[in-house]
Amino acid sequence: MRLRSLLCLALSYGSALIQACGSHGQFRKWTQEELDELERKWGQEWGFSGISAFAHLEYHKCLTTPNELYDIAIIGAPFDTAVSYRPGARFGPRAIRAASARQTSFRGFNARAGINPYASWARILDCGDIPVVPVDNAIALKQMTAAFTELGQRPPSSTLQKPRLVTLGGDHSLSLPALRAIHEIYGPVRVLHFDAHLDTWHPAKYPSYWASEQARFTHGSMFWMAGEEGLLANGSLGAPSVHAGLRTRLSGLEDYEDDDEQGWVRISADEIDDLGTGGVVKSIMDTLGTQDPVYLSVDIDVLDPAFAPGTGTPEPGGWTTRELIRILRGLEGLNLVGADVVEVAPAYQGAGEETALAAAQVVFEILSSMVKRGLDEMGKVVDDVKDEL
Ligand SMILES: [Mn+2]
Repeated sequence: MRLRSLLCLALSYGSALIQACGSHGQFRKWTQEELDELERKWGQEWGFSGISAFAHLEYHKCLTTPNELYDIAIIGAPFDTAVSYRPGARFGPRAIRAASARQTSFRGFNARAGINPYASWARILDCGDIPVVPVDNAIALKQMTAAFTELGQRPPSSTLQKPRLVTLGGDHSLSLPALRAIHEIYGPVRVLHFDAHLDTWHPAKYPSYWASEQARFTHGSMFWMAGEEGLLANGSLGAPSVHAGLRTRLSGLEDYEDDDEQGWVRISADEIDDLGTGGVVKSIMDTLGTQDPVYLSVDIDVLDPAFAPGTGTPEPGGWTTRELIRILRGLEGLNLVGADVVEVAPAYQGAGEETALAAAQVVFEILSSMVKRGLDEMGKVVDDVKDEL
């Protein structure tokens, strides 16, 4: 009897609930109606229940399940050994997922955007994490490059376009492998980079007596490396990338010369006082347009430490969470081909999870824009509800 119970248990796992053991140890076939009834009865999740996938999305470890197709993949890169100050962003993906718990497909309508990204055309999966090695950055860079390339090259679930990856960081260095993967598909792209810092630091700007080849790869140099590798569209040909929210101290004005050489336009944090959120949006859209492929990279330290203290290199004087959300909503015309939200280090945030909550909301806004752009491309009109708010 005990043996039969064990066999029933094993088989019921293995056959994905098509067959299961009845109360008398007999196999029986579940009808679709019965399965539907179970789903109606028990399928719902509260914000605080369930396993912590981003926004309660369907979870697959996509790197090992190549038959699970998606239009947008949420992928974690829990890596933080390329930081220059506070470590801890390896716990960012977990924290962002936990903070996304009140996002559900049932109540996911984005009133600012006029759509529910979780109940529209796109199959959005939580693809789990890349198991990035924490003790060898050269291998970590290889791993992340291989993983992003693999996931970005998969066929989409819909026939509309290539799948998009939205990466949860992790320190900001992950943007280099992400851009390498994007480059394989789209060639050089333009980057929209929200950050307190330039992140185009020439490696020689770091103390270099003990310099090494590996030490060039950091969370402050990865866009410089991307430029050197030819991954960015050439600004001198009229296709600049954009930094927004800058306010850090510099080595000197020569930092801007390095930045200029690689074709970046800079919008400082202070400019919001003169331009307002609308003016910041206009500057960005006038520069990037709506056609060219754009990679969006959001370092959560673009927010003021009052709103996002849980980060590796906080800088006073940043934007509010509301301002960032407002700006992101104004950018929904961009042709986003990938995105990351990085530098969430939850050990330094408050018990109320404000930093991870902000990051989860940023992801929600990015997903809304990607899904809405897809609807536009299908010729479906989305009612503009902003005036009714
Ligand atoms: Mn950064």
